[in-house]
Amino acid sequence: MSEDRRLWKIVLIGDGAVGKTSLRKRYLGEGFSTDYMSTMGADFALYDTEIKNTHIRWQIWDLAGQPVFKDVVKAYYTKIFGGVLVYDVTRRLTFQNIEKWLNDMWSHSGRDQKVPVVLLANKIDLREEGAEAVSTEEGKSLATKLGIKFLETSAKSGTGVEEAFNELGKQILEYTKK
Ligand code: G3D
Ligand code: MG
Repeated sequence: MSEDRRLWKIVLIGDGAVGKTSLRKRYLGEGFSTDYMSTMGADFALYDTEIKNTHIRWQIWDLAGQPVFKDVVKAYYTKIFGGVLVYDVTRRLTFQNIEKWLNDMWSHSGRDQKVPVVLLANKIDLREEGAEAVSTEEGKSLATKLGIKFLETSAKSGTGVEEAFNELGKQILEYTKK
């Protein structure tokens, strides 16, 4: 482990049932600690890892449901270093709501500069052709428009999950240099 240590709060955002909690659990595996704040409807997990020779302690916030009170939203987003923005490739509505989630997060983060975000197209193990399904091209094109990085994931198989958090970590390292 290097001498350089960071504690980074990040949030998982996106519509209900897109796979936020599953992605978190897949990334953390066994042996992580969770603090429940059931009264707030959110909880966070701590996880130590190393990215580019830097010791990172992730504090990963995850909403149990939709935030209802303004204070909850504020507490959830305040002082974040980044966000994992998730949609479900089998449900187009969850893709259509992405921009709303992103703008909410950026506007409540209390940061002068927009914090790093990765856009995840989750449940790719379930994707089939059809009008409901969101294609890779559509995901990429939205990410380009929003100026954020795009990855395809499956919390079920594990595809892309580690890469997604590593990518976010690299971006936050750059962000915190500024
Ligand atoms: P949320 O935290 O965003 O609300 P969850 O979503 O992590 O609770 O996931 C909602 C449901 O989707 C769960 O199913 C979960 O197992 C499933 N899921 C999450 N990610 C994937 C994925 O990548 N592939 C597949 N096939 N399923 C996934 P249940 O049935 O437990 O409600
Ligand atoms: Mg959840």
